Amino acid sequence: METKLTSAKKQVVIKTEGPTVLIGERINPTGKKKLSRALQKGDLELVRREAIDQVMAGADVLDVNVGALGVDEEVLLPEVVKVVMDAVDVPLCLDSTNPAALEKALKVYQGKPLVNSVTGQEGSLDRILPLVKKHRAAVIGLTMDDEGIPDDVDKRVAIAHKIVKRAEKMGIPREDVIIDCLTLSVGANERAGMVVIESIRRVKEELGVNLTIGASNISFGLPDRSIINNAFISVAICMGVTCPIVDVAKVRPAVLATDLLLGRDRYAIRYIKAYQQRQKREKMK
Ligand code: THG
Repeated sequence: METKLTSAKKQVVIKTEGPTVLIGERINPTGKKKLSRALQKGDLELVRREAIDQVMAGADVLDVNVGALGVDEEVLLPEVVKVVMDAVDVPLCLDSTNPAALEKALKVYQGKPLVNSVTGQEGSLDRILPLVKKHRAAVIGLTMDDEGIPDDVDKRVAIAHKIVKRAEKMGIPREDVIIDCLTLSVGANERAGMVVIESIRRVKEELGVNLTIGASNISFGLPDRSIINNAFISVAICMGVTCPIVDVAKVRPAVLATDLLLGRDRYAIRYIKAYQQRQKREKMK
């Protein structure tokens, strides 16, 4: 199955057979004081920089989230989308819990974006799916509902089924729904890793769709987070995740190694190219 995203100039095809497509997470003020303050002031230079840096580091798609305290997302999300479209050529993932902000961002977007996100909650399905349909976008479906994020694999998989079914009923093709089984920290709950991994395996097996994951959450509150993040992403890809939302510069080598091990990098071309680029940049320092 293939999910096609576009910008004004580029198409990115996310295939259930890989190779892994990387969605850059860094245009997001969560936990970033400097970016939060810049967004609050309406200073978008840092956003432009983050966009360019992530694409240089190998991001295929960029997530755009402006949810900082005191920010009017309805105004700022479309503005930031314009700045990022101007700075880089990759397709975007519009990340907001505010449907009005998503709608305004969809109006200015040139191409076919990914909408992040819809949940299994009736209110969310009713508000978000019509927007996705109208703008012919693709959408991330989160496996949560009115009761929150289930601790139970069967319940998460059932929500994924519900979201796909509802999308199809509305005329959104299954290939334009990407499921996110939701990552919680293994620091807070030792079952968190198993539950998300097994949910990924089941959604892939039962629905055959593309899957994403916000990988960094897995290590929240623990030391040396990148070790856990890299291990988690590798396992998640092995189980069916095809377009994780990640800190691209930090995880790309491990992702390329995983793709190579899974037979998704013929002659190790992508792995070797990335190695050569790292060498070149080392020398320029
Ligand atoms: N699923 C979907 N979308 C998502 C998430 C998800 N969007 C947001 C988030 N989760 C993914 N993006 C981030 C962005 C930043 C961080 C984690 C996930 C992060 N930030 C550091 C912190 O909070 O400590 C700041 C680190 C820095 O300065 O570099 O960890 O799950 N569909």
